Amino acid sequence: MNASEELLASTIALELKLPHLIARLLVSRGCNSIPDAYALLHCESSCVHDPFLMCGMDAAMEWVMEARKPGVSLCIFGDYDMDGMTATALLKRGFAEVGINAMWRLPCRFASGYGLSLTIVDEMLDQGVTHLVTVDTGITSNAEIAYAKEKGMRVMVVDHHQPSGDGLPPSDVLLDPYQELCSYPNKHLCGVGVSYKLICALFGRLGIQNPERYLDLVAMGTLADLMPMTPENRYMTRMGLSRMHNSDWPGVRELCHRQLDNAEHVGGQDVLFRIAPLMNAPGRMEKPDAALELLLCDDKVMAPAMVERLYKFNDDRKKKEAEISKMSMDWVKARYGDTLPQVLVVDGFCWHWGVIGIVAAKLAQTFNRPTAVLSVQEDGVAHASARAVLGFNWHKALFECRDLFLRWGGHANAAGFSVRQNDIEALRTRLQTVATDQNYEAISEPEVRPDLDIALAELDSTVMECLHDLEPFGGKFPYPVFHAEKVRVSKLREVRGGHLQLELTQDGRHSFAAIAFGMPNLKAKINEREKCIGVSFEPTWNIYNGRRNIQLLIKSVD
Ligand SMILES: [Mn+2]
Repeated sequence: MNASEELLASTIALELKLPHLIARLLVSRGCNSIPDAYALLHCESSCVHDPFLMCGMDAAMEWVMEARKPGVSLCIFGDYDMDGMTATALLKRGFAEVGINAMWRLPCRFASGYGLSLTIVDEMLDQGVTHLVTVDTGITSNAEIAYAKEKGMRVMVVDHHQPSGDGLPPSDVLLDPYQELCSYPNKHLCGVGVSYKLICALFGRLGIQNPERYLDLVAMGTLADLMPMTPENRYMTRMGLSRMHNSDWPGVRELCHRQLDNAEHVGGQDVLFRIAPLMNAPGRMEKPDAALELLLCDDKVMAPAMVERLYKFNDDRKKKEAEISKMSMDWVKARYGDTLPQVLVVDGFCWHWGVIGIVAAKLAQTFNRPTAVLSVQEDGVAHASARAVLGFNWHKALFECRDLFLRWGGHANAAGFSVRQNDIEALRTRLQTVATDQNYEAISEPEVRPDLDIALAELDSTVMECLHDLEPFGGKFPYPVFHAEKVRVSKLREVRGGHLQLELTQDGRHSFAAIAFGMPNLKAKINEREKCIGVSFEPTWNIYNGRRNIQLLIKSVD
């Protein structure tokens, strides 16, 4: 930090009565003034916008009023990720409060794949569906929606994705802050966020109180979709997190109870790393319905068994993931030894589709290379999931190689494609060129970018409490990483699974417990440095036997 930033931090610390460390963190995260810092800390409801600012909201009201009439059969079609499932649950529950008993349906990775299909529309027609809402999907389903309209269905799209560029779907109503005409101030709502705005508008019209009880669902979807924490998203997510363990929905309460030990404070990381994997497990292994059924459960006696079902799916998921991870790692070693290419393209025969994305993420992290994991099917077509590392853009890379693909799509960080088995070698070669063109150069160790250099003496329970006031962490507002120099390793113990437990001291005092997970070379490095290291870490609470201590979660050592 430069001198003027240091000065600003000191002023913020003084004016807002914050520890200096927290004020410096705020400045390093882009707070340019005292009001900025105040707004981030206090996160007031004034940043919540009027839902009627959203293009299409008036038409949506009319559409829903019509759907309350007798003889209507309404189906909500969502997505199999957390955003899509929480959005479906929110609309189903919200509609029930205005007298609409909606059906729901989620796509399945292994059957129709992502999004609406003509087959699904046909099945809905057979079931007598007259009104269709697509949520967290639909903005690019132009052909499918045209077909549904042709067959006489009334269709509303509630989405937050970018339009395809080939025009908008011909639905009766379209809510999507990304459509060009929409001047809604917060472009970064997620699918459940747009759904929430719809329900707020509807409840407002009909005089139904307290739509805020749905914010826990909004928080889960916003975090899992890694949405930027705009002021409105931050407000909704923070409010939602604070009510999760007292949620109106028995399923959400049970998730907090079982998976988070009834933690008083639920943080962004709890949702991302503990709840989301569990909720995603059924959709990865077969179909996602069990997770949505939990969100829709109204019987607290049933909820524990429904969470148990998710654990079972999650155990299967972990087994499959471990199996395919091992095969992938062996594949990389056998083929490349120690000389890895810039981009890894790993393929195997009939690997379970549902986990190749997580395996790609794991490999990308382990080897610090952009990685695609391919599952070759019996028909000679491989389906792939790709994850990037800093400095590499999969979307651009796939665009450059698009002539090789049967299907492709995704973002800079995560993408998917299918390719003929015979073209995999060509793809490997082409991706090396693409990496060079993107000026991407692989490095062997992932770069940890600490927020601040600190002295360990600055860490205390006040700082930890203040950190909690900066929640939610996740996505583009990650949990803080600090760096400390000249730290002495006073104790070191290897524990089960090859993890390390350490005690770190600075200036001969200020001793902290620390832990390092899955860093196999760390012990050697510490010895090499004669136990005096620079260390980057996340400060966390470790709760053991009812006692709370600060524990440093080590991210890297230099
Ligand atoms: Mn989404």
